[in-house]
Amino acid sequence: MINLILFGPPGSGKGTQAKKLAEKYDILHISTGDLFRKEIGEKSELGLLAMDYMNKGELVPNEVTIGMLKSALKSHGSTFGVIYDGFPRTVDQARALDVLLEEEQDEIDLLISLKVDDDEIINRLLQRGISDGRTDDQDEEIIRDRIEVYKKETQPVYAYYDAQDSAVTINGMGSIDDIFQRITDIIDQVIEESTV
Ligand code: B4P
Repeated sequence: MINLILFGPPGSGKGTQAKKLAEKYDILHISTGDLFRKEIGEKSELGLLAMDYMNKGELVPNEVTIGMLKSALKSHGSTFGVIYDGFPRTVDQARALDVLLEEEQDEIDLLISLKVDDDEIINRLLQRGISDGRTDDQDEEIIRDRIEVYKKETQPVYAYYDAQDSAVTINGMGSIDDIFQRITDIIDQVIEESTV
């Protein structure tokens, strides 16, 4: 099993890179953002609750997110590994994930953080707001609020994994393929070390 977290501010390329990584390494891709959007599309109770938070640029409460993640993992059975995209976003979520993995005698192998300038993030998300129509990407003020929420509530997750020697930062600026190469170089090293 290889368990990876793709980490970074909104718009840093987590979703973009996670999809490519899941394909290359044949591992399960879990995006809490995608799971929420699916619930919103189905107009479920959970979706309606999440939509309120997402449209304001706030995080969905931990209990809701952790419960949803648990059932997503349960419904998938065995896999060679998991790439977590957009989760954990708070230290409480990180602790909950550790407990879940410990139950399976497992752990997070590596958190890969994508470093991207705020101006680049704002440009990317406003672009996506136009091309994909995502409501949380259409207002610069809401995007700035999401960046602030990231700095306050999510960035401490990096220190949590760094203290376990399992966090690394890479440059998230440049072409999608160049960034993918930077990430796969690191993952290949982790896989090599784990098979020695
Ligand atoms: P997410 O769905 O996780 O969305 P995101 O952080 O905005 O985007 P992501 O980082 O995946 O996008 P990407 O850069 O790939 O979260 C949405 C909301 O859901 C949150 O605000 C929160 O409310 C809620 N939520 C989710 N998880 C939660 C949790 N665990 N706890 C609580 N709440 C939670 O792509 C951005 C754009 O950039 C794309 O258009 C892409 O094409 C482009 N792009 C990517 N790489 C590029 C590159 N190298 N160059 C140029 N453009 C690039």
